[in-house]
Amino acid sequence: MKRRHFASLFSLALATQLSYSASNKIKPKANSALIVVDVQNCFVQGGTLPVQNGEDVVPVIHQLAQLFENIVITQDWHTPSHISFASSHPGRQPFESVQLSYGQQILWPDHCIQGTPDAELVSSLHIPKAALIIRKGHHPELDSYSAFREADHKTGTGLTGYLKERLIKQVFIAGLATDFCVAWTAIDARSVGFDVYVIEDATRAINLNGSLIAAWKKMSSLGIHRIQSSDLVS
Ligand code: VGL
Ligand code: ZN
Repeated sequence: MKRRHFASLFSLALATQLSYSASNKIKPKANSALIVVDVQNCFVQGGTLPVQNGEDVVPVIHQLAQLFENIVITQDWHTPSHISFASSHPGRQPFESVQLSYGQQILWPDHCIQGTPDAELVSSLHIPKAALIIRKGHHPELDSYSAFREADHKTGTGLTGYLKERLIKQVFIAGLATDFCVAWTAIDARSVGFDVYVIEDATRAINLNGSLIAAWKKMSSLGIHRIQSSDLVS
């Protein structure tokens, strides 16, 4: 009797454990959207601002795309001589920082110039059901890491309106780079009220002067969820 009692307690504990881990999985719903950030030639091997192992996000994103009804893709889309390019600031080098009218700006190599092969989406990226491609950073005098708001923190891209009109409540973010366009997109998504998840293994980072740790710290302080692609189920 005692022994049976113990055994049933044990199986109850086991069942609780199992259902707990099953309920830990996240199932994207009709009001969830996946935002695929800047998976472009410029940010992978052979591009003008390559992110280490950036191309590795592609198969992970393909897996994720199967779980979502709503998918938005973004493209960094700069004018030639864009203000974020070191080449536009005489005497300055890429990866230095300067003070501009809208705040601190890291200067980058010339990258993702509108209409060039470098700015195209990576050719192996295949997400036919993505319904919107949003381009950002196309104002010559203003950068935009975020897919929602440009670096002046005022100029909207229209993405908030698009997602809200389509009754999206939760956004999941993947792509490049974790510590710049992914993080800024996540932070702005949170600030306009979305429930936000960054899928870590579907991103890769630039990691400049501790920027990756700083980005995760900031995101976590805002309640942005840091998850892995294996946390999602269909
Ligand atoms: C990005 C630096 C400059 C990004 C874009 O996509 O993370 N980073 N432009
Ligand atoms: Zn850029």
